[in-house]
Amino acid sequence: MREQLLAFVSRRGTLLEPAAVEYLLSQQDPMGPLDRFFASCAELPLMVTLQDVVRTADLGRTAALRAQVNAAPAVALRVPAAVAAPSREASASFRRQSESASDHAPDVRILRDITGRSTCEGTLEDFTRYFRNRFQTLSRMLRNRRELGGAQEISKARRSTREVRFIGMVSDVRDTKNGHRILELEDETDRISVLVLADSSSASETFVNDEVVGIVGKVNDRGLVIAESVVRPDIPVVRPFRGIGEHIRAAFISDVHVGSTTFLDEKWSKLTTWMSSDDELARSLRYLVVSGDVVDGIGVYPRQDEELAIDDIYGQYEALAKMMAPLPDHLTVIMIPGNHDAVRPAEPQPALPQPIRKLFDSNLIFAGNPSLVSLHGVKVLAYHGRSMDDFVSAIPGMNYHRPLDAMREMLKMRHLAPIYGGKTPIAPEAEDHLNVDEVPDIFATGHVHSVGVDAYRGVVLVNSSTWQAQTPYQKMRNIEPLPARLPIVDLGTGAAVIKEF
Ligand code: D5M
Ligand code: FE
Ligand code: ZN
Repeated sequence: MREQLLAFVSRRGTLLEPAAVEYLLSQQDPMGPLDRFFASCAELPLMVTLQDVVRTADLGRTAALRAQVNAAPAVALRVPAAVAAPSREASASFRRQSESASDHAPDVRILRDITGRSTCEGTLEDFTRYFRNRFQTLSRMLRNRRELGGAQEISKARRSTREVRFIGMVSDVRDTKNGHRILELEDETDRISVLVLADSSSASETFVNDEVVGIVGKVNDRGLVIAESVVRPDIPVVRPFRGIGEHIRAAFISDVHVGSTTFLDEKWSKLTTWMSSDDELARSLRYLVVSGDVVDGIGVYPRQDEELAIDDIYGQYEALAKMMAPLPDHLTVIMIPGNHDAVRPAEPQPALPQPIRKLFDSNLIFAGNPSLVSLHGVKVLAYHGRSMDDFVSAIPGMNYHRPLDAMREMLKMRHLAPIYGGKTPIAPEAEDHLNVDEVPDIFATGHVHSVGVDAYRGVVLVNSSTWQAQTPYQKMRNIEPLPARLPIVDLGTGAAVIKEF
């Protein structure tokens, strides 16, 4: 095959870069991308590069390649506006409205979860199918936007001389020396470059690789699109919080890290003692959503054993089960895993396996990461939040203390982990479980060991805290955690408070 490829290229009077040869040989149809490349070229280059053949391959291959060569491009992005500081203590009116949780039977339905439904084997075909599904779902959302009515395929749009509208997946973002920005976009038919001028309305937007956006613009005589606007899937209409009639409350925790020497057992005891107490706020809690990293795990990072108080994974979950036993009966717990838990690291992660579940009280509800869960009809999207590491790396100004900024970006992009090939491993499932297909009423994350509550376009944002003190790794990276804070949301009104322990 190698000889065939080289002969095919040399007959056309050009050469093939060695990396391109290797890439093509790894494909099911090595000639396909080459054929497409030659067909798309007016003038042949001296050498056909890896970039050239990948550009003409299927949607999402650029992402695959980026992951392969591990060359994450630098992206210049905007710092979003500051968020309001969360209220540190339960407000008087929140406390006054408390209703006793034991008066309400639990009403939990898991609406979306990968658990038991994983089909992917991680082949290249799975990968292509995954990116197609991601593109189709997000472009369907964009097509419903008035601004993008009649959006064309990129291959048609590029030949137009009038205003064009199209949808594409971002395969590269770069800044020009004049402060403009160039987005490379691809769909299933073609690729195109889009110039976002420094003085345009979209110049202050942040863009990341592999998100899907819509473009309204004009093609210039060199085939470059000058964007008039860039449209995000976003939450197009601001809705009021769709609450229920009663003041039923949900509390949010994550990152308990049981088994670590830095686990804060005294703070945890304070929490469980308070939860079982007669305090009216404590008695109003009907649900406890636990958003992953419930134990510290084993072998999650190099030399972790030096920081473990319990070095057996079952021992860690057993200890957690014991610690949760004193929680009151009127509290229904929903638990999803995170990157320290004993399930596959690739997202979407399934729920904790049966041998671990059986260590816990039988009322505990286990779900995958992410999961969309209905609590009395209020939809809670729970996601551990690993992708925030990638948002922090890709977007200057984003940091671990401001997780709500990253969460807002996820809702604008309608995707929990848009950036492929960074720190967040993604399993290419047939259906993209990481898109935000249905707009939740509450969006909860953890992972960054910070805390915050806010709202974005009618969605309550919650980032739950940790029950672990600063780790040596975090000290080295200057990450200052905010442990032992408990966000509480009223499912009736969407009002949220944070209680400190
Ligand atoms: O992550 C806890 C916090 O530490 C979170 O803010 C991410 C940060 N962290 C942890 N490990 C890494 C690596 N390897 N790179 C960058 N940031 C990291 P946790 O999931 O609890 O370990
Ligand atoms: Fe954690
Ligand atoms: Zn984590």
